[in-house]
Amino acid sequence: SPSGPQPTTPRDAVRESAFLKACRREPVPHTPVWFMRQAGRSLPEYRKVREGIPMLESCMRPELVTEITLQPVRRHNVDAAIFFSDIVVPLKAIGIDLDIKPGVGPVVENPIRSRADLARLRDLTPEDVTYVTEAIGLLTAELGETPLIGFAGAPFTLASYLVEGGPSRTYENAKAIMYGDPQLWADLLDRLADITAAFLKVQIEAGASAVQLFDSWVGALAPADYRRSVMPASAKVFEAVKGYGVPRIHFGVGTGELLHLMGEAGADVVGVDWRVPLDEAARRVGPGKALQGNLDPTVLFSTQEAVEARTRDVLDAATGLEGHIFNLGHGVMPATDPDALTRLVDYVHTRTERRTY
Ligand code: 1CP
Repeated sequence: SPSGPQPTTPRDAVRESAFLKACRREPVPHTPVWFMRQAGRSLPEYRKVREGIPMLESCMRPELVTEITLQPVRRHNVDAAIFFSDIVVPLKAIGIDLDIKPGVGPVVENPIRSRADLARLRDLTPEDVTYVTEAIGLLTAELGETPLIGFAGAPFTLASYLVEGGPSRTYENAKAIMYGDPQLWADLLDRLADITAAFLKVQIEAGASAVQLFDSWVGALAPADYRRSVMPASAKVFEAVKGYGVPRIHFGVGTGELLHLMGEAGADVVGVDWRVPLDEAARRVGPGKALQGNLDPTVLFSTQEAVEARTRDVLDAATGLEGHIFNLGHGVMPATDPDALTRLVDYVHTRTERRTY
């Protein structure tokens, strides 16, 4: 009837999902939940489909990417899917000689350490990652009203792998350039900002309805160095995708002292690890931003009672926030019991259900 509900398309339903409402700081029917690394090794069905297929190759097969991305959505009833890929995929796509080694992570054969090396970081075009566009097309058709989060690595975290040549705990080679050759460092991060922005644009244009910039390792920096040497490049990425109007999420680990600057860099949503309670994080980030987080992922190895008690602590600290997306403070650990994740989603949904909103 004319006075009845307006016809809605799947895209309208995605727009009105709890996850995107929370990102926009609008009232929600329940607190939305998703988990960083929700697709991956904690799921037996993931280990099964990945058997014999190297990590990077699996990111380049659209049907496989679609299946792996959907697995946690089917199993856990999460409020958003995150595109199955890796932060180093765009670097591989422009010809950087790297691999993802099992049990190690990204390894770069010839690290980037000199001005001459910068020439290897050419621009990324959509033609370099046609498999991403294809996978997202398949996914948005399958996902219906569940939003898809695209993502990329932030310039600092990408630089940490490119300069160190692999995972690091101290980032001494990267920091040596940052402190000792600020112009080379700025040029490196600026190149990476352009590549990252191009990779996010591909995902948004293919149908991603939010994007997350992972600056996982930036907590290694003092605020003054972050502001001077990293923030301009991350801000450039956020600015480059602003016009699409999709929420932009900014996440890092150990960023308690950087939260106000990470908000300033331009995101709509700031991800918080488990070290800072969300009410304190909101004070640090300042007004106008939604928050995402922040249950310690290791809590899931404890009892159901402990999981629920710690989840209540997170939800209590988030009371009164405009815009809270429940997540872990970092990624799901591979040995996590997937049933504990399913129970956690249900617990958050039930506890935060609002009859009127
Ligand atoms: O064979 C395997 O299964 C390898 C493990 C693995 C997986 C499942 C790697 C290697 N990457 C991924 C997928 C991945 N990477 C996703 C999937 C989507 C989801 O969340 O479900 C995402 C978002 C990433 C992003 C990523 N890769 C980050 C940022 C997120 C974070 O956890 O902080 C980082 C730092 C990487 C690098 C990387 N890739 C892989 C590993 C083991 C690592 C970390 C290495 C290190 O400790 O430095």
